Amino acid sequence: MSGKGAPELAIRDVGDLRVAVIAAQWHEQVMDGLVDGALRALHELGIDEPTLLRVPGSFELPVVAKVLAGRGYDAIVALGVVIRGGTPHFDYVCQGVTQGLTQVAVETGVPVGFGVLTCDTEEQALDRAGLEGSSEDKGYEAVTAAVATAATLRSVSEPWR
Ligand code: DLZ
Repeated sequence: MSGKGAPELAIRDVGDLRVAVIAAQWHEQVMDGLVDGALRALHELGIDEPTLLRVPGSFELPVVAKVLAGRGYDAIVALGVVIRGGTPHFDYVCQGVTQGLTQVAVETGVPVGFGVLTCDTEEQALDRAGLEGSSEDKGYEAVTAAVATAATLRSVSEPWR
């Protein structure tokens, strides 16, 4: 598994950041783990009232992220899971959500945590979902990455405000 090399992030004084979590609804058990991990990470960071919105599928994550980025959020976390099936949908959905979320972050300057699992099998997704017995906790990681990036952006913008 590819969690090797992940950094230990030092994140401080972020309790006042406004964070939104957007979660798709395909593959319920995996999504429950990702959402739980994201909310646990936010709680540990002192962010106890995040906005949590649900969308039907991962393909819908970028449009909601884009609108929220224009409404004053400091960081957005996108959660989803796409599992390869027998149709080309997998590639289209993965490409759309990955490019879409990247575009939102770069165009708006609001960090978007990428908590979208793209897996061949449901077992792989469960192993990354932060559930009991999982080896990785991608919802938690997506929050820490987005919040750490928002804190970095705030630290460079404050002296000139
Ligand atoms: C259509 C589709 C398929 C085949 N698989 C997934 C999936 O594994 N994970 C997911 O989040 N969404 C999937 N979708 C739905 C699309 O994301 C989207 O909701 C629909 O194409 C409607 O726009």
